[in-house]
Amino acid sequence: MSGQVLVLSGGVGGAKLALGLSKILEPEELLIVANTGDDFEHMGFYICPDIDTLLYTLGGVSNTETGWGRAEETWSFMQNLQQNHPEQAWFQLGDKDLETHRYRTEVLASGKTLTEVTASLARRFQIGASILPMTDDPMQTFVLAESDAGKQWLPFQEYFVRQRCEPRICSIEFRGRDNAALSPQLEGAITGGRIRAVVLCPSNPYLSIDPILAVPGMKELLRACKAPVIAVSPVVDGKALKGPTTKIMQELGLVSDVTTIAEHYRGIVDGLVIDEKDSGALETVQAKGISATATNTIMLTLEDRIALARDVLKFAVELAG
Ligand code: FO1
Repeated sequence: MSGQVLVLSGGVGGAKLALGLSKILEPEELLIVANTGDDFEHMGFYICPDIDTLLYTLGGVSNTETGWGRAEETWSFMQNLQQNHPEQAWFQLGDKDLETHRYRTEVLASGKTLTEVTASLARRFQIGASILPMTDDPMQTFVLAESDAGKQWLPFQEYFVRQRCEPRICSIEFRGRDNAALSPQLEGAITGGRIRAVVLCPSNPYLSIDPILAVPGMKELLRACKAPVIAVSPVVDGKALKGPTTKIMQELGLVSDVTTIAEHYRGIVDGLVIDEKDSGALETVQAKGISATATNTIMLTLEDRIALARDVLKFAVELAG
């Protein structure tokens, strides 16, 4: 089955499946759309966590414990920062990681787009697949967070890192959305007629996938490209594998299960891949007009990532047929 696979990815779960797909597809067959809602400016650096998690994971230099940042990292900068400006030290920047932020900030300041600097960084890490930001325009995820101090809108990293996802989430918005556009490279890739499958990774639907789908035109283009759109559930047996997905679902008044994930993606996806533990829910998902298949979606090893990637592409062939 020739053609390209378009992958929507955010966070750690997304990068794992993207890595599995990169091991079974030719580089020119793999286009990864990265969530940029987590991006923010910190101490003068423009930081793009979900792009960097993809760069480091596909580049084979990621810290596999944390899922973000570099392997074999040193922390001299942070030790110095902690001593002199502890109020800035809530966001850990390793010495190797720092160079990525410095370089990107410099290139963006020279007038290049986020898509262009990301392509340059992909070459630096010898990554053949295309890593495409969802937009080159500012479009930041903010959460309306409630804590003892009352309700306040927080930029994503303040909520996720500084406040360790502790506040209760009441609402989520993507600021800048009305003025954001797909990059010409991304729009060209989707309308180029070569997409044979679209894969929504097992990332947090609300914080990592929804921002990508919210870019004006994205949903329409995905529908128009006629390829099967498949999501992989980030929830297994009622729990999210990593991160605050389950907590957020409960705070948004949702039941943390695959049926809720299916409902969330109804009208966008043709198929949903769920874990074997949830195979009892296959009929419920199918009753929503979404094809469903069950396999192992828990990616502990590289073999798991590759096996899930194979299962997803096989499912896409079935749905395309
Ligand atoms: N996550 C943390 O929980 N603590 C950190 O100090 C932290 C630093 C960091 C630095 C660079 C980077 O690319 C990611 C970093 N992350 C950190 C993860 C980041 O907040 C998340 O990866 C995404 O924004 C959510 O998927």
